[in-house]
Amino acid sequence: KRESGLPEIAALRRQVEALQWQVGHLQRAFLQYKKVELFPSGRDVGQKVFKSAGFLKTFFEARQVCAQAGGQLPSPRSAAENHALQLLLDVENKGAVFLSMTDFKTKGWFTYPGGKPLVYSNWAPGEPNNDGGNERCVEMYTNGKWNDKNCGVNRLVICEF
Ligand code: 293
Ligand code: CA
Repeated sequence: KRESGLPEIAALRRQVEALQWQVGHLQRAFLQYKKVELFPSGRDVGQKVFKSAGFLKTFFEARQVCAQAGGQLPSPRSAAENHALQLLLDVENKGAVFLSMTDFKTKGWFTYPGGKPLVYSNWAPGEPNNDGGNERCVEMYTNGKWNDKNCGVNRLVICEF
């Protein structure tokens, strides 16, 4: 092993080697922890994780549950995210799930919680139809398609982290 004549450089080399070992250890430990954590009710897609609570709630209760956990309701922003969420719905086998988006501010104009317009959507044919005149929330069916829906019905809770 190459040793520098300067003791400071030799000490730095030892510190870098120790850090390299520690980072490697953290990477392996984190990958293991991620597998454990995602089994069986989580899915990760890019930087995003979807995790099922396993129970059903209204939109407002579900939103509170996710906020309390430090997350939010799911906002699938691409086909890949939509697909990951759909796969989770499929294995959970508890029906549809509420998404984060609503048209609370302007009827018929669905936005993310912050009010920004949708960058991706996957509406079922004929949706959103505001059936009965009071569909301000959005559910995802088990086939991945979206439907505007009354916020007061009970749906599976999945949070996004
Ligand atoms: C109507 C017509 C159906 C549709 C339903 C949902 C309710 O009953 O085809 O599936 O509305 O849009 O949210
Ligand atoms: Ca509808």
